[in-house]
Amino acid sequence: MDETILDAFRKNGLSRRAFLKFCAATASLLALPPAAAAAMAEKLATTLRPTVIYLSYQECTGCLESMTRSFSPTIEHLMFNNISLAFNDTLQAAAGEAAEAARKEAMRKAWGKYILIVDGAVPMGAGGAYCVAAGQSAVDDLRHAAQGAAAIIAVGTCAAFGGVPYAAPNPTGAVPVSEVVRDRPIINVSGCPPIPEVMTGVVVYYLSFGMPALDRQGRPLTFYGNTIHDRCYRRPFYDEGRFAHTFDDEGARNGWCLYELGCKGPVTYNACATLKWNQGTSFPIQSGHGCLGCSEPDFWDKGGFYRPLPAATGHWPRGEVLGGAALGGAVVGVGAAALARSRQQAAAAKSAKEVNSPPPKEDSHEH
Ligand code: FSX
Repeated sequence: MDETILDAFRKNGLSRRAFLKFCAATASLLALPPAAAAAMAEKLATTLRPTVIYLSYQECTGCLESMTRSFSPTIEHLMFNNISLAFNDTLQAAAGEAAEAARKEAMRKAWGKYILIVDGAVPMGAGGAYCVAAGQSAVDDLRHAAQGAAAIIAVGTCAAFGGVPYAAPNPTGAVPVSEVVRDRPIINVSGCPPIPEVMTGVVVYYLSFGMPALDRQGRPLTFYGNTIHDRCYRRPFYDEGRFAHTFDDEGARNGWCLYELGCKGPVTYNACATLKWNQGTSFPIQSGHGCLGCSEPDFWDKGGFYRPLPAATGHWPRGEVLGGAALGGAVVGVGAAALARSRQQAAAAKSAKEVNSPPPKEDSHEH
């Protein structure tokens, strides 16, 4: 018999009170108004646990590793109470033909209604031969699975934008999910890997309210509506013109802004500065390292991780702008603040460039 999400809570020994607490905590994570928790509870109480098919292609499994560390909602909560995870080749106990048969049966039963989660890029080169499982290429597998999906969640920068497999010279002809599937709603949850609570939070949001509002890169605005720079606790140092110029200078020891050390926070849309990682313990900038921009398209190829952003233009060295038009406003703000720096700060920037790597050649990597 089909069971609702509230039924699943009860079956697993959780009270209605625990269910309401879950809704309140998730609504808070999603930065929704208090009334949304009640709306979420009402919807989830009558929503049947949806079948979820989770497919992995060209990736490092970092996304799933990250998701299993979500603390709210936890992956266990998600799997036992919110969804029916019918296939995930890393988490499932079954293997080989038994696993494939179970997947086919689950897809047949829930055809047109299941949620398809995909991580990894899809190689198109050599007729798809670079990624084959159970005799089926990733591209054929995805095309077929997508036809029966109500919606697709592309988890990780590889699935959302191509990520590392897509980086030059892209030997396998890797593409993001959106280049293979064009007739299904797709939610991009970028990051290499994405923040655990963002992944599980997006699933619960979709179950409660349907498609979230997305930015122009197909990402939920709830989590990708601000840049790291917008919410960074080091932002006051940026505004005061106080920068670290090496990783062990006075500025670094004082926790000043990492902009001159190549931090891509000003052009990177993600929630790292607010949700942080490891149960809200820290995030890269708090650990003294600039943001790599891993939730943006082409982050691996653009700019070089330790090369400062050219603030006044907002353009990366190859003349491309991360995040397109949505980025423009943020970059203009960055540029305006940067232009207001004193001559002394400009001299400091010059010395910072001297300690950073030389610019990459066109079409080469700097990693
Ligand atoms: Fe890519 Fe994810 Fe980076 Fe790795 O599934 S986004 S390489 S963390 O594992 O796809």
